Amino acid sequence: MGKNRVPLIIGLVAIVAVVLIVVLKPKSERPVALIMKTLTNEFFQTMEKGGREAAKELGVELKVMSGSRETAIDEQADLVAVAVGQKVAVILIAPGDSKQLVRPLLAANKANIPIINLDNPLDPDEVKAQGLKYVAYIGTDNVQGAYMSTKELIRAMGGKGNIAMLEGIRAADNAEKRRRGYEKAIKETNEAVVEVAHDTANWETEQAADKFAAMLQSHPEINGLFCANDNMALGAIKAIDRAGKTGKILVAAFDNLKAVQEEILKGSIHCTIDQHADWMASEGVKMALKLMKGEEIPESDKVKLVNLELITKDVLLEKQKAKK
Ligand code: ALL
Repeated sequence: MGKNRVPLIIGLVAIVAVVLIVVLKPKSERPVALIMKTLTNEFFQTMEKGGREAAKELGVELKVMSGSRETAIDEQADLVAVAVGQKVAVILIAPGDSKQLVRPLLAANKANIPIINLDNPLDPDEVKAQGLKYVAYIGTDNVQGAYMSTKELIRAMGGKGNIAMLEGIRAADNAEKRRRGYEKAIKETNEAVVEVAHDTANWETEQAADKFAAMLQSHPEINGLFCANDNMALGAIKAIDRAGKTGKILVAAFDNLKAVQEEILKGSIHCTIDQHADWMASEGVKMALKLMKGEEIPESDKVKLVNLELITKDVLLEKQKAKK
C-alpha cells in the first residue's frame, strides 16, 4: 500500500466511526428536538424557556428549532426532516398547521422517533388518514380558553352589544376551536350580543392592525372584540387608537404576553388567558425522558391539559401584591 494512502484510510475509518457513534448512540444520550412555529412570538420564547429549564434540570440535551414567522409552515416541515436526519431521540412539536405537518412527521414514525404534540393539536382526521402515530398531546382546551376570555369580555360589555373576532390561521386546530369557544359565549347571551364581523389576521400583529382598521370602517358599531391571540390584540388596539376609539371598544385576548399585561394595566385591553407555554414544554421534556428510558406513558397522560387562567387587571394587581 502506498504511504500516501495511509492518512486517507485513517480519515475514512474516523468518518465511519463518527457516523456509527451518532447512529448507534443510546437514545438517552441523543438530543430531544423542540420544534416550534416562530420565536418572533413571545409565546414561543416562553415555551423555549420552559423546555430549556426542564432539560437542564433533567440532564437532557435540547435542540430548539423554529421557523421565521407564523405562516412559515414549509420551514417547519423542513425542520422536522432535519430533526429526523439528525436522529434525535424524541420530537416535541407545536405545529403551525394541523394538517400540513402530518405528512412530514411520518418520517419520524419510519425512523422510530417518538412524537409528542404540544400546544396546537394535529388534525385527528388527517392523522388517521395518513396513519401517523404520536405518543401524547400536551396543551390547551382551546374551546374552554376562548369561552372564558369571551365570557369575561361580554360581562364587561354589560352583557349586550356588537362583537367581532380576529381569528388565527384557519388551518390550525386551536384557531378553529377558539372560534367555537367564542361562539359558545355569544350564544349564551340569547342574541343580546350579536357578531357583526370576523376575519383572520393569521396570529400576526401588523395584519391585525390592518384588518381591524378595515372592520371598523365598515362596522363602526363594534364595541367588543375577541382576538384569538395576544399579538393580534396588540395590532387591533393600534387600529382602535388611530380611530380615536380607545376605551369605547373592549378587547379580549389569549396568551398573557408581557406587552399585553401592560395594556391590561393601562386599560386598553380588557383580559387575556394564560395557557402557560413553559409548562407545555417542560412536561414535554419530562415525558421525552421517560420514553428515552423505555418507560410506558400511562393512558391518563396521553392528553395533558394546562390549567387555564383568566387574566384581568384585578388578577394582575393581585399577582403584583403577592410578589412584594
Ligand atoms: C398558538 C398558540 C398561541 C399563539 C399562536 C401563534 O399555537 O397557542 O396562542 O399566539 O400559536 O403562533
